[in-house]
Amino acid sequence: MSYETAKAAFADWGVDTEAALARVRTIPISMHCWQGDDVVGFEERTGSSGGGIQATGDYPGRARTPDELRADLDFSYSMIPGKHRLNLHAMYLDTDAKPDRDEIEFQHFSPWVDWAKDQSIGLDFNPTFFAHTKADDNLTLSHPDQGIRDFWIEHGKRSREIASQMGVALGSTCVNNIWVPDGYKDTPVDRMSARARLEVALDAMLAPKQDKKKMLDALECKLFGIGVEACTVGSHEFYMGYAIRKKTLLCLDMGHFHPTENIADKLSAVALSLDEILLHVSRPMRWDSDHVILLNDEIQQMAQELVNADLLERTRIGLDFFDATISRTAAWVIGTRNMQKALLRALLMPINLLKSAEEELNFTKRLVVTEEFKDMPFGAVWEEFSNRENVPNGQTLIKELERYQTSVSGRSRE
Ligand code: RNT
Ligand code: ZN
Repeated sequence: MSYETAKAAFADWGVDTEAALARVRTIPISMHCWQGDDVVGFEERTGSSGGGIQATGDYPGRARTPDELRADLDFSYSMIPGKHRLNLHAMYLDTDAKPDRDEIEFQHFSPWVDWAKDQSIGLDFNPTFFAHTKADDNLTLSHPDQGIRDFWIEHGKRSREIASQMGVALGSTCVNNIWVPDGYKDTPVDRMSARARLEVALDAMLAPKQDKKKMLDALECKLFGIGVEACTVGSHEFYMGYAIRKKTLLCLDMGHFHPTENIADKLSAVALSLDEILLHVSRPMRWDSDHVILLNDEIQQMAQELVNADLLERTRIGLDFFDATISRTAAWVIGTRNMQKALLRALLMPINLLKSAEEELNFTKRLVVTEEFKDMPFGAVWEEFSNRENVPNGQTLIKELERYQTSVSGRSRE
């Protein structure tokens, strides 16, 4: 179907496809660097991954250096409409120096900043509280040992400072997201002390004032991880309370709740108590498995809530998945495009019609409209979007993805 025919079909329902296209191209998605190398990073490894975030798979082409990772990102961004962001983890530093986590500085990331400037993309940041010998007990900021807590507090403070300098250098607020793996494999007897220690450590870490225009603090909760099945210190309740009291962002990762919980439903609930939200869009399969996101109901509902509840302006959309059994660049491209497709579809719904049906308690009409809309020509509008943004679709996209994958397949597996 041609775009003009699709445009008329949507207009028939009072939906302006041009307005949707204009809006979707301005929504930045923060692409996570760690899909490109299976969450390995560029430090000399000093500990196991920890906290249940090991990528599985051995597909050829894993980026082994920052240059390879940037090349893979350049290619991936060129297959995705619009301008996006890069979400960096502290362990992806790019320097000949070998700073420990409590010694990292902005200069250790300057090649990333130069690259981001060149590409005119914004950066987000994350302290890395895993893959380090001082995190091997799955306890960092809540560790009973004051020395270990202090080490990680220093890492967190430095990360906030780096994020702030990135925000200044790129003229774009950098979100610094804090996720710690802290938890217990078996039932603890003193959860309270562990949570009190985490609270005090976070207070110390967040004490230095940072300008919110330069950087924003976010805190990511989790239900459980492999190896910490019995108790996660930074649970949802813990961080929700903390974020509200301390006015930080709350990061909601779609894989961090019970599998039957609907994360889309949480947005409007927490948005009443928080200024801003960070999302880690992911696809848990039976557990926090971090599969590449699909254009499925969960993602669609999430996008719908962002649009309907008018939350796009105060929600940062980040991705968090890593699959090492398929082409890593294809994973980035497919997942990021799916997030965009979900947003575009949400923007193409007859929201006013649906809202008024709901207000009138006409749930039949609401159901008929949402189901009839599934037959609308969303694909033609997406195709128009990608044509205008000069990115390929369908078989051309597949050829491009395969061509790039072939060019990196010779990278040694180490
Ligand atoms: C882990 C969290 C966290 C990580 C990244 C690498 O369960 O989801 O966001 O995936 O920081
Ligand atoms: Zn996450």
